[in-house]
Amino acid sequence: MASALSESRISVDHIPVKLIIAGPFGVGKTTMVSALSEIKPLNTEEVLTQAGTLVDDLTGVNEKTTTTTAIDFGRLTLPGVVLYLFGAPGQTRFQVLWEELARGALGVLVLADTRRIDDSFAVLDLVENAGIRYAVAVNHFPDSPDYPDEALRQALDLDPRTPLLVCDARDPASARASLIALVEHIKELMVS
Ligand SMILES: Nc1nc2c(ncn2[C@@H]2O[C@H](COP(=O)(O)OP(=O)(O)O)[C@@H](O)[C@H]2O)c(=O)[nH]1
Ligand SMILES: [Mg+2]
Repeated sequence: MASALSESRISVDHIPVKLIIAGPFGVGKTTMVSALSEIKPLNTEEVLTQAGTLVDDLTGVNEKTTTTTAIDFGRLTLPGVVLYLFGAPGQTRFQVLWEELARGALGVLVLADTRRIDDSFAVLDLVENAGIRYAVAVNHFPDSPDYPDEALRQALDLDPRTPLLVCDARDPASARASLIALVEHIKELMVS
């Protein structure tokens, strides 16, 4: 028993924190969890079926042959905290999954794609319905249009205090900076 405990990688000096990385289909959730995770990430990607193409809009998504059917899971240890990362789909039909997933979550990083901003509306609704704090990170693709922050904030109807970041989901440093901005934002909300 003692040896099992001492071998545990989670110690009392690392507070466990559950975070969700959410967004529409193809926005880069699996990519980001993989870039961040220190363990082999678990995910439930499946080859996109003909049935799925009826409900997942493929416009603007190149070479995308898989879709997130449930969740990605990864873990990232930072000084003092161990982040448990859940990549979660943002389509309205996942409402029931969200009710479970939101339980105990500290916050959500909502990924957005400026090529199809409207696709983020559903996930923002899910997050707001679940009452979880969040930040928005635009995952930049080579053909992503650049909009001024104000235009994006207006399009997404963001509160002025909600962080709006730009990231590259493939880059661990960029992904980590987005999560840290989210956690800092939540910390500020908690003390204010
Ligand atoms: N250029 C570029 N491609 C990306 C980026 N993030 C993800 N991708 C690619 O976009 C596709 C969709 O990403 P994925 O993580 O599977 O999306 P998910 O459905 O949200 O999990 C994959 O082919 C990724 O390699 C990014 O930041 N830049
Ligand atoms: Mg995925």
